[in-house]
Amino acid sequence: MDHLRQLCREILAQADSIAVLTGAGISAESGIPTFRGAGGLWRSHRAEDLATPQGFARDPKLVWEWYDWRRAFIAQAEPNAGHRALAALQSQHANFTLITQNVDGLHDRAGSTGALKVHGDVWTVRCTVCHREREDRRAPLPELPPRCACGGMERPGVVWFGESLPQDVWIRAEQTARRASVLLVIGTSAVVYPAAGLVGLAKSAGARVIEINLEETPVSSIVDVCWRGPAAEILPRLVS
Ligand code: BV8
Ligand code: ZN
Repeated sequence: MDHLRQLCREILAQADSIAVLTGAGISAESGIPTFRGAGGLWRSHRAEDLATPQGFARDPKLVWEWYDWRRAFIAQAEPNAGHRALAALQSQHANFTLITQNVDGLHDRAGSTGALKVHGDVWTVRCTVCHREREDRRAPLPELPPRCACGGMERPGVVWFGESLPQDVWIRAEQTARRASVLLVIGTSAVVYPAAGLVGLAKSAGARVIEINLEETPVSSIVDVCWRGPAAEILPRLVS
C-alpha cells in the first residue's frame, strides 16, 4: 500500500492539471447504495427502469416516490473522508476540476467547488411544461409530483438513461479530460456512457490515470495505476 501511496503522491505533485471523475462508489461509505451494487434495487424496481423518461411518463408518482425516498436518505447522510479529501486536494492545486456522475450533492457539502455534475443534481427540480429549474431541498416533498408556479408537473433535475447530458457541463467535462495531466477515476463501474468515455479521452490525450475502486472495471486495463480499496480510506492517504 505504501509504494502505491508514494507513487500516486509523486504523480499528483508533478501534475500541472488534475481532473477527477467520481461515481456512486465514493458515496458508498456515506451509506448511500450504489447503482449496481445490492442497493440498486428499490421496492424490487431496478434503478435502470425508474431512471428513464419512459418510466416517468408511465408512472410519475412512482418515480417521484423513489426520488423522494433517495432525497430523504441522502439528506441524512454525511460526506465521508473521501469527499473531504477531494475538497482538500482541490485547495492544494490551482488547476483542479471535479467531474461527478453522482447526483447526491455530497461533494458540495464536503467543500468541493465548481463540480461538473454530468448527470444533474437530485436537489434540482425542473418543470416539464415551462422548463424552469429551481432548487428544492425539502425532504420529504409536501406533494408528489411537485408542481411549478405555472401549474406544470416538475421532474427531478437529473439525466435519465436515454437522455443527453447538459450540453455546457458536458463540453467542459470533455475539455477537462483532454487537458488533464492526471485523472483520478474513483468509485465508478465505468459502464455508463458517455461519462465513462472520459477515461479513454484523458488517456489518449496523454494523462496519467489512477483508478481507485474496490474491484476491477472495464477501464482498469488502460489506467496507469490501479489502487484497490475503499475511497474513504485511500483518498485521505493521498492528500495528508
Ligand atoms: C445518453 C442519474 C444518448 C439518474 C444516471 C441502450 C438504451 C438506452 C441508452 C443506452 C443503451 N446502451 C447504452 C446506452 C447509453 C446509456 C448507458 O451508458 N447505459 C449503460 C447502463 C449501458 N447512457 C445514457 O443513456 C446517457 N445518455 O447516452 O444519451 C443521447 C445522446 C444524444 C442525444 C440524446 C441522447 C445518460 C446516462 C445517465 C443516466 N443517469 N444517473 C439518477 O441517479 O437517478 S447514471 C447512474 O449510473 C448514476 O449517475 C451513477 O453515477 C452512474 C454510473 O454508475 P456508477 O457511479 O459507476 O455506480 P455503480 O453502482 O455502477 O458502480 C459503483 C462502483 O463503485 C463500482 O465499481 C464499485 O466497485 C465501486 N465502489 C463501491 N464502493 C466503493 C467503491 N469504490 C471505492 N470505494 C468504495 N467504498
Ligand atoms: Zn412551469
